[in-house]
Amino acid sequence: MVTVIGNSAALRKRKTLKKSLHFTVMVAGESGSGRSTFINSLCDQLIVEPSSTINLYSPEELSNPERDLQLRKSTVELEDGEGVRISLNLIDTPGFGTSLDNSMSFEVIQDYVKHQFDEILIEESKLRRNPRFKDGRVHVCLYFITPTGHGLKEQDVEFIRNLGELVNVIPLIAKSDSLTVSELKLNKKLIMEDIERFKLPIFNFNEDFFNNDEGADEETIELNRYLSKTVPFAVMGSNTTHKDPATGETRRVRVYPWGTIDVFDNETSDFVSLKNTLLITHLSDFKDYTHEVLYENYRMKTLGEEADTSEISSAREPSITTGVTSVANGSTVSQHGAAVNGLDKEEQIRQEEQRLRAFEERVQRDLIAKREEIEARERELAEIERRLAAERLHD
Ligand SMILES: Nc1nc2c(ncn2[C@@H]2O[C@H](COP(=O)(O)OP(=O)(O)OP(=O)(O)O)[C@@H](O)[C@H]2O)c(=O)[nH]1
Ligand SMILES: [Mg+2]
Repeated sequence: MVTVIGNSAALRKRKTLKKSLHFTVMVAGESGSGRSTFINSLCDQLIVEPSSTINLYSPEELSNPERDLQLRKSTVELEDGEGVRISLNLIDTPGFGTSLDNSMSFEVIQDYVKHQFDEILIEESKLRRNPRFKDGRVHVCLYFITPTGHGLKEQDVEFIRNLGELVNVIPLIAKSDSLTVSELKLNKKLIMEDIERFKLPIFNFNEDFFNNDEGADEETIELNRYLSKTVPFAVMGSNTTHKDPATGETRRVRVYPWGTIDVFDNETSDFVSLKNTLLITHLSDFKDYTHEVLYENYRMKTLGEEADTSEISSAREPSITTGVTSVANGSTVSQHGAAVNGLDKEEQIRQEEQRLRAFEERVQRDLIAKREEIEARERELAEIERRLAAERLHD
């Protein structure tokens, strides 16, 4: 099903868009923070069952403090008023923040994000590219913060610190309807103070990358300034829609004993600003920044590390190091080291190939390990399903 997301001609001007855009958004945050409801509100349709309507976990799983993190993917086709289609990949992370030790959760998410980068690295190094290759890089991670009135929790700090260098992290205040106007203001302030104090790498709308290029006019800079002041975006979501009998208009609302709140109402939440930012005004920026900055940094770091490892292993190889040192003016000079400064093209290519080979071998090893892990999980899952079926038979 294709959902129309509104007319965006004015907002999207200057952005060159292809006919169909692939965009990947991850939602993370502690269990029950409203991730599923947010996804449904963003897409204006039921994509993920919220935990209020289904039992995602068996009673045993719920009582297990070490419940595992899962990554759940869904894709939805959206279309704006100009016929531009967005193929939106959503990655939900149920189970995050439910363990006593959350380092495993960070690792699973981090590994996933890095793996998508690795796939690109390998594809780029191929002589013949795979025409069906799918870029699975995560362009934005929306991180749901539960408002406590005390700024960030340790888990929030660790998450952003671990992921912020790899993906555009946008912090959100979840369930903003539970806060008064002044509480919301205070929570935003405390969260931003923590982000600055711990120097957390969140997505920065004021970055030169977006405001100093040729396409950035005063309007863009102004919008970025406004968005940067809005962070963390205060959002609420709902799985309920309500048709206004007077206007015939369908609204997504939260229903309370005293009345209803429209989740898209600009007075009570930043939902619409965030939705426009994600799907219209900054979609290309998120993708460009992912490719040109985040991926590029990762590429340099990874290949640099591979180079270091291959240099270390080369240093251990007698054929390269033996017999190439000579003594001049009483000091030892490595001819291998001197050659590095004056590398000819062929030697550079050879080294680059060596690095990529080492890198590919490492990725292959990682893949095998991950596959074994998945197989073990599948066996566990089959066992749980078998047990549940047996219990159902008993009942
Ligand atoms: N007050 C309020 N409640 C919300 C909001 N969004 C979701 N909820 C409620 O919070 C509960 C959890 O919502 P979900 O969307 O299932 O949260 P989740 O983060 O996906 O939860 P898990 O998948 O179990 O980790 C449900 O009862 C929702 O109705 C919101 O914006 N405000
Ligand atoms: Mg959920």
